[in-house]
Amino acid sequence: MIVYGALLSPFVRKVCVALEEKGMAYQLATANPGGDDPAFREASPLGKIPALRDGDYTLADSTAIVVYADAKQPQPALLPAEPRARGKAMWFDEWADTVLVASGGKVLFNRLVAPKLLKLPFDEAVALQGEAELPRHWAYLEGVVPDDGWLVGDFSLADIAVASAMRSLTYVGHGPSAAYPRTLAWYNRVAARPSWQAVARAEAPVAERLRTPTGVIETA
Ligand SMILES: N[C@@H](CCC(=O)N[C@@H](CS)C(=O)NCC(=O)O)C(=O)O
Repeated sequence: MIVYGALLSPFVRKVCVALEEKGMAYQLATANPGGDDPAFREASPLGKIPALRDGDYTLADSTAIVVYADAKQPQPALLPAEPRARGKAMWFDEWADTVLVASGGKVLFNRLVAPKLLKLPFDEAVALQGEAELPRHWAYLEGVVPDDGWLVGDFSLADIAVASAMRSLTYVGHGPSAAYPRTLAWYNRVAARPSWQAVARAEAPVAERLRTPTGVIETA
């Protein structure tokens, strides 16, 4: 299987961690949002990352891809079978993708992606707005994250999606913090999984390039 994308993206990371959990072989083919490579565009009609190619089958959208992978190879399950747990897993996935990424993305795009990577215009006021929104999301998460174990019963898409979104925010100094200790402990449990470690190794060169020599994330 081919995953098109780049690991700075929380959505690409989500797919890669899910495939690692399942032991499904894949190659990461570098693609940037809006990229014009025909093979990528065939898989991603909207030009967004990630997209998947599995033989003659193509699919876009991180959640759709994880649902496909889970159906194709049911074990280990990433979508709980029990109805309430399944519903909650989809809720956390949606919350991560649309709520957390919406706020965090304002910071990430305007302090890192636009000024440093794409050399595009950026707006510090929007970054500040995203920054102001984040504490409300962290407070919510701290209130629902368990003292031990995972967000919804067994390890699932919920954990992968939320932690993947958080990981992208580490690049702009808004990753998990001691101010939210239950969240931090849960995040560290996710990050200790072999699947996460494998993706982190692939992401290491990306992370390295984005750091200043002092180890501080360089922002605009
Ligand atoms: N719902 C999509 C969102 C994908 C997405 O928005 N990816 C970003 C990169 S992190 C992108 O490609 N943005 C370009 C655009 O919105 O045109 C998913 O889960 O895969």
